[in-house]
Amino acid sequence: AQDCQVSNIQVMQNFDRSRYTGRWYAVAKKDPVGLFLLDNVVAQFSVDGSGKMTATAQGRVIILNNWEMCANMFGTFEDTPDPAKFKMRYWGAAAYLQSGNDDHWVIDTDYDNYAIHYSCREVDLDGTCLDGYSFIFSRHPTGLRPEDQKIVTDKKKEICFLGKYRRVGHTGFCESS
Ligand code: FEN
Repeated sequence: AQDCQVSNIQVMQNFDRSRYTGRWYAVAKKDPVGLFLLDNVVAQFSVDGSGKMTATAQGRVIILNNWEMCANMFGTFEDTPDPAKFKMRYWGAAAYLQSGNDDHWVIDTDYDNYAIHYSCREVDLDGTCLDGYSFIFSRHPTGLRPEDQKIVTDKKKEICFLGKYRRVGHTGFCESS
């Protein structure tokens, strides 16, 4: 069921953004090319009175001169015809943080324990993803429950990112700021 064509990637059916709100801990990530968040990544999703989804994310970054910072990022989401596919405009609280506009797809979630996010920034001529990133989120700071691990592994394979993830450590670095 996976030919690695970005256009064939299955996303969450009947995605319910209100059940997705609240805090998610990144437990693994596949990095894009270029600047990104290193670790201690926590995201917080909200839905406002008019139903628009917004989010914040924190994560550790190392800027020039090996200075460790906690990056505070903001995202606003534009709806698309598919309820699980969004366009995300993002920016940082600090001027040195890069801003951009990425796809933001929810591949799968049970809302209460795990979520698999996917973003392809650049589609190759053959239709596969040339540059993308993905987060595996958990509601639990301790990681994924054993019963969710197989689901997540199967989905990593389906989005053709299996073997490209790194664990996201949580040391409390961003908790003080
Ligand atoms: C996501 C979901 C919740 C909301 C948001 C998310 C995406 C966050 C992104 C962060 C990018 C960070 C960057 C950091 C940076 C999906 C979790 C918003 C896409 C680009 C440096 C590092 C070193 C330096 C300058 C900047 O700019 N880092 O010298």
